[in-house]
Amino acid sequence: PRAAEASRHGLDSESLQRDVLENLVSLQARYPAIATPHDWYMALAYSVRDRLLVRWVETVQSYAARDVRIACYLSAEFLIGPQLGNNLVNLGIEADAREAMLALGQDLDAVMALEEEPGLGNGGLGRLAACYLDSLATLEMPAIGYGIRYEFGIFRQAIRDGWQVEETDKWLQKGNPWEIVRPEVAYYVNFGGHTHSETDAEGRFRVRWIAANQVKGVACDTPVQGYRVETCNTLRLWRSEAVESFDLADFNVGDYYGAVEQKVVSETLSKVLYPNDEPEMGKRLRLAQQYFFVSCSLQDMLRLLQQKGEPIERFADVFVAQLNDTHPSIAVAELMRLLLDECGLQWGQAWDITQRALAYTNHTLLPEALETWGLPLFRGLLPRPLEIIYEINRRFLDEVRQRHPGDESRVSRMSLIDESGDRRIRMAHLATVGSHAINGVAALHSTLLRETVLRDFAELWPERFHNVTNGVTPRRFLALCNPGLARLLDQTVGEGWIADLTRLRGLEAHADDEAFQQRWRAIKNANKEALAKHIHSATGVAVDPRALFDIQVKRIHEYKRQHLNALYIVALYQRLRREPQLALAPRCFVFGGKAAPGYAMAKLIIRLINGIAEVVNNDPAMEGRLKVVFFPNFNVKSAHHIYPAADLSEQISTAGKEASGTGNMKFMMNGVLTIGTLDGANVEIREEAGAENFFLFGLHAQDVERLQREGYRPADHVTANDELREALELIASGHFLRGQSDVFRPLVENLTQWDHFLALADYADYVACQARVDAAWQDPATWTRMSILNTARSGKFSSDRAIREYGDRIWGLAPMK
Ligand code: 26Q
Repeated sequence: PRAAEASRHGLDSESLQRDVLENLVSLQARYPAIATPHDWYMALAYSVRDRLLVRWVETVQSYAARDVRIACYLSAEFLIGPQLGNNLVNLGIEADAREAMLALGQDLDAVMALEEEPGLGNGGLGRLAACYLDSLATLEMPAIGYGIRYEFGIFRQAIRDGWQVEETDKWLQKGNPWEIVRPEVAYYVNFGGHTHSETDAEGRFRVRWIAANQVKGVACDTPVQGYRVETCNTLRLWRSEAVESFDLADFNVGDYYGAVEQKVVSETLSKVLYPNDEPEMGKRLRLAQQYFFVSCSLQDMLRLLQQKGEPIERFADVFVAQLNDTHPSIAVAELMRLLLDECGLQWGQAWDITQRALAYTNHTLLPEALETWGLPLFRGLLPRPLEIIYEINRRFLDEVRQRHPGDESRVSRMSLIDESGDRRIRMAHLATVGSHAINGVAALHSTLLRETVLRDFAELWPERFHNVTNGVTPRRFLALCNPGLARLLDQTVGEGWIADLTRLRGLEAHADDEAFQQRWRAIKNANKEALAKHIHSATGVAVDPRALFDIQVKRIHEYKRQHLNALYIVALYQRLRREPQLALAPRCFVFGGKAAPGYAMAKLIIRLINGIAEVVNNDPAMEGRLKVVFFPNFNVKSAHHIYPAADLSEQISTAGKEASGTGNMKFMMNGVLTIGTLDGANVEIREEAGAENFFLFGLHAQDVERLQREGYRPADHVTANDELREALELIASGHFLRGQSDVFRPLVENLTQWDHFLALADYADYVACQARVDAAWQDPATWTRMSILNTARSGKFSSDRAIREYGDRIWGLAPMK
């Protein structure tokens, strides 16, 4: 491949310019005078892709050679974000591309802005998978990402009359230049039917699965280029297709329509991403999606093993598969099935390989978010995997009984099947039993995981439990999205920070330097001006970049407590109306995030924020003091503008409920101060930044647990706090909904009667903490020093560190670099 490089793959601006022009003609069939901006985007994207392919082919070739272990990251979501800018950064050709496009009369930023967001994920978990792919490639670790190639990603969020409205995400409409479809890499996946036992030619007992239906999975690949290295890994997503031969019988009886209908059903499998960040139990199609991509991925691994000339016994030496939550946990049963039924191994050997090959990451402790499937649905779709799960369970519970004779309550607690109501399969138990390593995603979360959800398992196998605190990629979330700050960092600590984020510690020496502080502020101000423009064009609201930008962007969820933030804004509004002379610094509150379409309370919270925004922003008395913005359709693309422009990061979930959070880390890297609870990775962010550089408030996880156990009475907090009571009354009165008093009632009643996430219990402390924020902000030297120290001490939260830990502790895989 290198031979081709000189001619078509030069990294300088002249060869880029030449290839963009050539691609404009040969791929877009356009000439410059009539080319649309999107044509230019495509021409540049293809030129960049060409430059990735050389490295990609060589990387794949090197993995096919013997003696490398390959980490396979199995995830139902990969929220990869726009590709062009990131690939330019990682190839180190952003400046050359800019020059080339300028010579062609095009502005690189305008061209990049045209890329559609590949929204193949809901939020944190999907974005984490994408950050990990970036780090795996950057650390030159052999890895493949496996997932689903959704035709429609997460919905686009529009705001109409203050309400969220979902629009379909047609991200592929104009084509996807980053995808390479491989029709020859395809596998068949069974669904439904029944099983049949038989004795094979050698007299061995075997099970055959007589499927009612089969679907074909076709590989759709995206290159994942590491930062300034030769490694380019693969993200392999499966697209479902109809199996032609399965329709044959229908054709013979002349049922052409029935056959085509079957084809449509097969193709719906990878049609759309489920837009919930919590399982919607009982959705048959969702279970089918999960089994579909897991089966294709494991079959692909078996084929690669064969290609490498390795025997099946070596499967777990060549591959380790990380399960991103329980979504791919059916891999435990499917790998067993492939090893037993397809490869003819004995149970003991198959089980040993399965356990050694799999590892499971848990991302939630919330009981309502733990995935379970009812037996009838499961049996109807996956009869053979179910038989295998029964056998795994039988053997596992025997082991439990041996360790704890007579302890039948422990046996039923640990069973893979929940028999307490209608019988259901517990996917977290399946993933745990089938894995050699289980990890949580932040120190606090891993501790709570061992003490609560998986307590019995941690007691049985303490050595299998780990913590790997999440991380995010500094390439996308600092170098790419904050070029102004990146330049200052280069000049101050040297360019090495991008691949070794701990070098940012070198900034500490400049934290009190007045001239440096001034440059730091100038960069932040420029970013805020840019965000103000985006806010204006997206919402029509004019915000003043000199105000404190107080930002909460994340999925809308009661446990994340956007309503706590909203309550505080209402209280501020009332205070400012009563006391116009109050010496409060001007603030601009920005919210962003999607609500699951069926989550009524989350949608109501969005309506409330928009209602407050309408009243506050149109009140002349609030001019220059308070602004409220709901930024529609928060996604990776808009995140690029948001994190670098923030002053304050809201991380205010109920302690013990947010597994980690990763937005908190993206803010920190960009010099944003956190107001937060001791939850998820906030705990470690505060440890790293220093307690004096973090605005802490709220109950601790143990307090929350105790309060809920002993009986929590939210109404007591309302009685005790006039400001809070008045804020709730104002909301209930319809003041923020043009006088309609019924709409927000459920929200207010929910808070005053139940308040499942203790917003009212934390309210007073939150308000007091916000006063400390205001005081710190009023002293720019103090604030800027804290901001610099946050960036300086964010090194731990690079996904490079996280991936090294997975490599060392879980995969037995070291960086090649
Ligand atoms: C499951 C079954 C059926 C349908 C949907 C789902 C589903 C889909 C997505 C369940 C959960 C999710 C997403 C979860 C998620 O994003 N969790 C977040 O993961 C981050 C990365 O570890 C953490 O930082 C966050 O704390 C956690 O909430």
